[in-house]
Formats: sequence, C-alpha cells, structure tokens
Amino acid sequence: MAISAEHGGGISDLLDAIDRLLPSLAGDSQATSHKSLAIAILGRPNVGKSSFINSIVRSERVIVSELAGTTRDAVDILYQHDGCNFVFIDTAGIRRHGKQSTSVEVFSAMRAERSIRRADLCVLIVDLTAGVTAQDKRIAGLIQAARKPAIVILNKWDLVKPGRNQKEAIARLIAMTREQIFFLDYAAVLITSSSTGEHVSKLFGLIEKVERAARQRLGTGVLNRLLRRAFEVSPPPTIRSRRLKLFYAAQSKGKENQPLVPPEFVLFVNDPRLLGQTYRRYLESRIRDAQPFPGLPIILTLRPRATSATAASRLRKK
Ligand SMILES: Nc1nc2c(ncn2[C@@H]2O[C@H](COP(=O)(O)OP(=O)(O)OP(=O)(O)O)[C@@H](O)[C@H]2O)c(=O)[nH]1
Ligand SMILES: [Mg+2]
Repeated sequence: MAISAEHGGGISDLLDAIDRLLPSLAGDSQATSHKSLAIAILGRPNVGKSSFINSIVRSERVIVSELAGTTRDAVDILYQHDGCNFVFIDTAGIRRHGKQSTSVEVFSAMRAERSIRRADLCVLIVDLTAGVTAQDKRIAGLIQAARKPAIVILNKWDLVKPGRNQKEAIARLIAMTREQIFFLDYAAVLITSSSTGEHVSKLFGLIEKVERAARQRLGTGVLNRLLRRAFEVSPPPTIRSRRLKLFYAAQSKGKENQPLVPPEFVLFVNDPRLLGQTYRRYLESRIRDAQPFPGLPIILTLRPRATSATAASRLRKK
C-alpha cells in the first residue's frame, strides 16, 4: 500500500486493511476477558528488566544493552500464559531521585511511579552482583507506599551461583534480601537468570500464589478473637494519656472482577489517631500469623466508634 507517513495520505485505507486482517475484537475479548493483569517491571538501570521480559516472552521484544538507561520510556508487552492475559510494563531504570537528579532522571522516576499506579502487581528486579542498594530500597519504598502487591526478583543468578549447595545459597540470599528491604516484607522473592532463563517461568507460579492469597478471607470470628488477643498480649501504647480501643473488626468484601486486590480490614475503634506505625505493624503481623497473604500488603482502615447499626451498614457499603 502506498502511504505518506508525513502527510497522512493513505493511512485510513491502511488502518481499514489492518482491521480486516485482525480477529474481531468482540469475539476475542469474550474468550479471554476473564482475566488481565498489568505487571510493572521496576528496578535500577541495567539490572536486567528488559532481559527478564524477553526471557518470559522468549523473544527479543524489548531492547537490551549493557548501556545503563537503554529503556527510555515505559513499554507495554502483551503476553498470554495459560489462558491469562498479562501486560508487562517495561520501565526505564530508576536512578537517583533527589536534588541533583537530571531532568531525564526525574522524568524516568515519574514515569516509573505512574507505572506503579497502573500495575496490579509490581516486580522489583535487583542485580545479585550488586546486592540490594540504596536505590533498590527507594524503589521498594515507592511500591510499599502505593500499597501494591509485590514480587522481588534477584536476577543474574548465573553470575553468582556457587558450584554446590545452591539451595542453601538461594535460601541465604532470600533471607538477606528480606532483611534489607524489611518494609516490603510482604513481597514474595524469586531468584532468576534472565540470560539463561533459569527459574524465570516460576514467576507465573508465584503470581498464582498471590492471586490465591487475594481470594482468601479471614472469618470475622477468627479475626476479632486474634485481634482481641493481640491487644491483651501487648496493649497499645498510651498517646497523650489515651489508649487505642478496639470494638469490632471485619475484612471488607473484595472487589469483584478485580484480581489481586490486597486484603483490607476495617477496625472500629475509639479514636483512629491513637494507632501508631509500630502498633499498626504489630497488628498486621498478627493477622499474617493467621493468614500469611503472600505478596500482598495488609490494609488496616480505622473508623471511629459508631453505633453498631451504622457500623454494619458502613461495612456492607464497602
Ligand atoms: N549474566 C547475566 N547478564 C544479564 C542478566 N540479565 C541481564 N543481563 C545483562 O545486563 C545488561 C542489562 O540488561 P537490560 O535488560 O538491558 O537491563 P535493564 O534493566 O532493562 O536496563 P535499562 O533499560 O537500562 O534500565 C545486558 O548486558 C544484559 O545482557 C542475567 O540474568 N545474567
Ligand atoms: Mg531496559
């Protein structure tokens, strides 16, 4: 077909021709509409984000190079696996984001933050040859602040794996990473090599595990018993001579048709301002003891005391 890219001549004929060759959208989306997950691939420059996506889709779809900063913008890669639609968002490596950053760095950080917001699940890639750096922690902090489901991938395993006792080495590296990014403690961790493809496809098993966790519910009876016990074992600190009191808690209903929604618990209390960060973490851990919710942040929403009737109707509305 003859077209002019500059003046637009012939473009609409071209689009029509493409349209005729493509399968009908209506029929197609019906067959596959059951699930679609957006997964942001995040990390410092050169950790292997683009290589990781190529390794998954088993082709050279996104550009890889030794030059840090190869990917300049977020790129969406569509991929189907086991009847599931995935959108992998390849992001530009996030560098420093501070006073001295160049405008390119600031914009790549902003785009990465947008990718985090768009994503159902965030994958943070860390380069094993460098270990967890301050910048990795900063990105982990962005994911945590956005309260997104998360998986951490330790990449370039081929460059550090020992000749023997690999299982031990893996366990040690995972434990070390968990310690270093303790604030993203809910993330599931995986070790891969994007160049050899080793363990890369385990990502799908992990995603399934996180999806299963997102469907789990903690019964109201169990939840209230465990929270009451947590308050007894270690009472909340007094803040300006007042102490947090819990009246009632329940897990809110998950949103239908939306996969990977983190579990949210609504706590009716005397005064929400009496919950500090430390005690919040403590309560989250007690909930995780009963139901681990791998890969998912636990969201505690505090409400001031209400009469039980309005409390119940608020919960129903959630
Ligand atoms: N040995 C080894 N090299 C890897 C692995 N993954 C990526 N690399 C290499 O690391 C370099 C950077 O890979 P990229 O995939 O371009 O990294 P990126 O994170 O997309 O980098 P930017 O787009 O610049 O942010 C390339 O030379 C890759 O071949 C791995 O698992 N093992
Ligand atoms: Mg890249």
